[in-house]
This record gives sequence, C-alpha cells and structure tokens, in this order.
Amino acid sequence: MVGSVEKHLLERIQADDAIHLTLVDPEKVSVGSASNLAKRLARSETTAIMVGGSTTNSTVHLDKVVKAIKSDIQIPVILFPNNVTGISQYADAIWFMSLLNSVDPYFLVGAQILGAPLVKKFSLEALPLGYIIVGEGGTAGIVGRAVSIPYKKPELAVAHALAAQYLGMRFVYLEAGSGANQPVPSAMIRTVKDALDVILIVGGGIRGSEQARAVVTAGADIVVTGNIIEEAGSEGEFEKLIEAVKDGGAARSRCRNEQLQSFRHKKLSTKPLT
Ligand code: 1GP
Repeated sequence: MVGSVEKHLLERIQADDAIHLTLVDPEKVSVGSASNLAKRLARSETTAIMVGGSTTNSTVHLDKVVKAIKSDIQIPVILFPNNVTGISQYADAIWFMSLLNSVDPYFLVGAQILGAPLVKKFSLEALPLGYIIVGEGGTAGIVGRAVSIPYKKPELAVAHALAAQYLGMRFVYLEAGSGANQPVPSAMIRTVKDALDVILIVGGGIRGSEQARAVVTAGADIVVTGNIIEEAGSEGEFEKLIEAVKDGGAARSRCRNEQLQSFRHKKLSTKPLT
C-alpha cells in the first residue's frame, strides 16, 4: 500500500524529474547539532531527510536525533536502518530494505523479520527497497557482508535491480558507500535505469554539483548525499548541489520531450498517402 510519504516522493519526482534526499548519520551528530542541521535543511530544497548509518547501535540516541530533526522541519523523516536498532517511533517512514548482495541471510531477511513487528507497532510507513552495494561499498558493504558489484559489471547491477523489482520492491538503491572515492559511474546508472521500471536511488561519494548532475543525467530519480552537508563548509555548496539535481532533472525531461517530438514528427512524415 502506497502511503503519504511515498506519494510525496513520487509527486516531487513527477514535478522535478529528480529529487535530493539528505542523509543524517545519528552516530555523527549530537542532539544539538542535529537540531541545527534540521534548521539548515528546512531552508534548503531537499525533499526528505533520511536518518541512519551503518553502525547505528543506540536507539535512545536515534530517538533523540529524530525528535530534534522533526521539531524543526515539515518534510518527511525516513529511517535508513542498518539493523533493528535503526528503528525509531518518531520517524514518518522507513526504507524497508533488503541488502540484496549480502551473503548473510540476516541482512537479506533476518533483521527485517525482527523489525517488522516494531514497524507495525510504531505505524511507520514502510517503503520497500532493494539495497545494492556497488564499487567500494564502504562501511555498509563490510557490515552488511556484501559481495560488492564492481563498477565494470553493470549487467550484474541490472540483474540485482530487476530481482528487486520482480520481488515487488518499489525502490532500488545503488550504494557506493558513504565517503566513496568515486560515486556510482554514469554507465552503471544508465544501464540499470534503462532496464528498470521502479524508482532508482543513487548515493555514496557524491561531493559536488557536477557529480550530482552527472548522476541525474544518467538516470537517478533520487540522489542521496550525506557527508557533503558537513564537509562543504558553506551552505552555498550544499544548495548548489541540490540546484544541480533540479537542473539535471529539468534537462532530462527536456531531452525526453524533444525525443518524443522528433519521434512524432518522424511518424507523421512517414505516414503513407492514401
Ligand atoms: C550513504 O549514500 C549515502 O548511504 C551517502 O553517502 O555520505 O558519501 O554522501 P555520502
């Protein structure tokens, strides 16, 4: 069942072609700094806040961080759990995710079984997500015991993404790992996007506007950044990155319209005379 957070995301994607989400890692923030961050995010055009990290282990702290963020913003807060300890009753929704290239059944379905009753109890909106580690993979890849897909093997990423779609997941996330040296390459994003009918999320290692624009141009519907908001040093850099996501989306939709028009034009001009 599609809930209000998912509807919000889909409407924003329909309007702008591509959207930006900000990831806040509770391990990296105090309650006070989370509140300051939220005030800054409230002034930005990020579409939703994701809260989670590969090593989240204190639900008490997570609760406080989510509450602090929620008190300052109107946009949705979506949990991005690494484990059952990543579930907070104060969030709006949760990426209900399976790490599809993990060799450990716990990350495929075990943690989900343990967490599902809590998701129900807290009335969290579950957003079904196929999570795929690619390239370096970072801490998420190590903790999740993933066999990471090399950047040169886009066809393997497609196979994983299609499996997610056929299993009924409405989102697929290509994760290069937080702080990755190289974000997911355009060729891999494009190959996956061309094969997929569900929403494609891309994140990990995206540090600047040009990288964000490239990720969108290649086909990402949702761009996730985490570190950049802390690293940028100035609000301007972060804003520019979100602007680049919007520009990339607008350029993509212009390109699609032009292709459609040229297709229609060709069809009309080749219509046989009767
Ligand atoms: C991690 O993809 C996200 O899941 C964000 O990565 O911190 O490198 O932006 P960064």
